[in-house]
Amino acid sequence: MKILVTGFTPFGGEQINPSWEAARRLPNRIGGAELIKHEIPTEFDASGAALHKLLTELRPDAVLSVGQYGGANCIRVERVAINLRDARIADNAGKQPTDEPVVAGGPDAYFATIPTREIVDALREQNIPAQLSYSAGTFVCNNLLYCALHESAQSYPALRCGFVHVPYLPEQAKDGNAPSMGLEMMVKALHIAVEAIAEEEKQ
Ligand code: PCA
Repeated sequence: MKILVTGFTPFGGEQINPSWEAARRLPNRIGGAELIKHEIPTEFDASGAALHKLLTELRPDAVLSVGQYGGANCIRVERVAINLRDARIADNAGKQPTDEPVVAGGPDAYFATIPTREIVDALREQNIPAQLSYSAGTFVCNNLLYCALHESAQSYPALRCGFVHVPYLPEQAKDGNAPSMGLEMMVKALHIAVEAIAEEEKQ
């Protein structure tokens, strides 16, 4: 099976995005699954377009997208994507939508289709702080998860899609104003999440 793992480009004045730093360090195979890793622009429109292209070209069995959640104190495994763009800051293309849908006429929300609870349990088992999250926000991360689930609902019913938010890296939180997690632990967390997805696909 093929699993597409995506991270995002830095945004909001940051020099790095831990999501891509962690995603790109994953091995190319985990538990019988082939991993394909791609960096996605932190832009509302370009992120959905990039995902569409990857899904068309690669035809993966699952997509695990990863994003930075500044201020998070643990790994957040997202359960829901909502049909709303409501940005507090501009994306990397300068776009700052208010109260717009991700997909005009699309359903209000989709649930993630990866085994979210199993992933959180497996992370905690390995002493990695993790929580189920019921909001991926209303910025580009929620937008990407919604696009993945919408495209899956329309065109690829067997495709599994999910999203994991990671905290800042320690170097982004040096002043002590926000929690952080070391890169090694984040990579391990993504490894565990991919393993759980591959395991479920086998069944
Ligand atoms: N985090 C942002 C978008 C890109 C990223 O890494 C978010 O949570 O929406």
